[in-house]
Amino acid sequence: MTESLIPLVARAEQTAPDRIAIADSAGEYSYGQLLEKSHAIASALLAGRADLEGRRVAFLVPSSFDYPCVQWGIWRAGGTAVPLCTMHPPAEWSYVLEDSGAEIVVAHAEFADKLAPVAERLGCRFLRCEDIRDHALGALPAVEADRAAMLIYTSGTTSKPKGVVTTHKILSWQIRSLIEAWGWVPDDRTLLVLPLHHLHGILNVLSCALWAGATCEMAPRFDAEETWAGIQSGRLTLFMAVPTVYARLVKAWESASPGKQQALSAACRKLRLMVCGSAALPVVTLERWREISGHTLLERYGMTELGMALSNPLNGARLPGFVGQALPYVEVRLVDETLNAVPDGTPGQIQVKGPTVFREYWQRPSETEKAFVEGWFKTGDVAVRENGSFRILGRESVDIIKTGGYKVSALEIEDELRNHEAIEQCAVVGVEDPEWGERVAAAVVVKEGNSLSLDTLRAWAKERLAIYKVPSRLLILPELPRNAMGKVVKPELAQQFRA
Ligand code: MLC
Ligand code: AMP
Repeated sequence: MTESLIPLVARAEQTAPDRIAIADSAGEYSYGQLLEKSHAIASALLAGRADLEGRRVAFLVPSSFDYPCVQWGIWRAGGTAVPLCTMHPPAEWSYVLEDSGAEIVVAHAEFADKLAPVAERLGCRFLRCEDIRDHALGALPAVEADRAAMLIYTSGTTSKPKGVVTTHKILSWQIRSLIEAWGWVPDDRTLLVLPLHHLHGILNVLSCALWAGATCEMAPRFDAEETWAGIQSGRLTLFMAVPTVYARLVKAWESASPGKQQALSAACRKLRLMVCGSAALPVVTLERWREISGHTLLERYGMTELGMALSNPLNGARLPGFVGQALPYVEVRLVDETLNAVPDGTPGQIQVKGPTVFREYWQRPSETEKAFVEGWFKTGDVAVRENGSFRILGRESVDIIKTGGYKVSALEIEDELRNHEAIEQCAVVGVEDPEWGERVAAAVVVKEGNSLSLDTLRAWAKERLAIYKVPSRLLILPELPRNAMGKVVKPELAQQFRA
């Protein structure tokens, strides 16, 4: 058989077929099995066609061996993989299916009954995982590396999430950069506890492990006790997560008996690397984790549109509060409003260039164009460089909130809340929180004669929005603080929540 042109698949074809690629709660699976199952799924998706030619295939599969089988199956059939989130309500799935123009939807048995009506309403071909994973192997198309591989939905400064298009080539540069920087080797074994509709889990953990010929243990979801058990097994060499996960692991460690604490701490010493990112890692968490585990977390900075961009070194001093330097193949500049490079010590916007940068926002040419200047992607994040290392200061937009490592748009949440029958006006802000980084906080003016509690608002919102977008703080106000232009003054509102 000819070698795949998809870099990640081609790597697996060169890996010894009996090496273990994935371990999940049902067992262990080799690279050979991954190639065979993804081939079977590709054949089922093609259903007699020669090539899906970039058609979008959405898939809803929990974190398990089935996930990379379906993802790679879509790729090998020539399709664009659109991961759906297992925790999302149907309204969020519906938006992604519609926006991406998904032609086919693949669902795991656990979600099939909930997803099928959504897919059918939109006229998508609906396939159940268990019906396609043993399909007869057919001919596969030659899928060139410039073809779109993934569409990942990310919230931004606009109301609704946008699909970030990454090609196989871009994905392979994002992977190579991390393999080089963090020294992934075939003997590595990692534990994936992150969701698989976002880049951190997909790229940094799953794809890097599979590129390296290493093993990825896939947990169905994050659970602090289970994660500690994984660390305690002594099998892992690498672990990567968001700050909230480390905060939860700290909490679980603190509630263990002194004997257990000692055993957990000793187990951490067997890992060679622990990485943190997706949101600012509070220095207190870094210090506490160092006391507990002996590891100075390697903090890095990335974005769905870019993969990873900045990282503390694998070997060498990792500075608390800093995200390090540009990763291999990534160019980073810090500029002021007139696009002049700022000197060390002066804040500027992070802009990024290179082969790891995404191709476009799906079917949003003007937003894609606006996102770049002189070939540089404008991240909207502000940083300062000190002694050659970057420190993230925050974001330019008050409407972007990072909670538990998830990026959410205040505007999207406000648009949804305005549909609530008791809400006259509302404004959403992020409020600092030691566990979540930021919490989604909603200030509301209720319609005359109405009342609203946090519980009823949450129950209502959970039907419409992803759980991490649902406000966990509520303030009922007689009016919202506005400036002379009538615009809500969000910093003032955030201050009211803090008070
Ligand atoms: C859940 N809850 C929240 C919340 N998420 N409350 C406030 N803020 C949030 N963000 C609430 C739920 O409503 C629930 O309440 C209760 O907390 C427990 O929820 P849970 O579902 O059990 O939480 P948990 O699953 O433990 O989630 C914590 C977590 C998760 C840290 C594991 O948030 C997570 O996986 N985050 C990672 C996100 C990620 O991968 N981001 C990467 C983006 S890519 P109730 O009332 O229902 O009981 C990117 C690029 C880069 O950023 O650089 O990496
Ligand atoms: P997302 O759009 O979900 O990919 O999130 C990307 C955003 O997460 C970036 O633009 C930053 O705002 C934030 N981010 C990622 N890593 C870090 C970090 N180490 N410190 C602070 N913010 C981070």
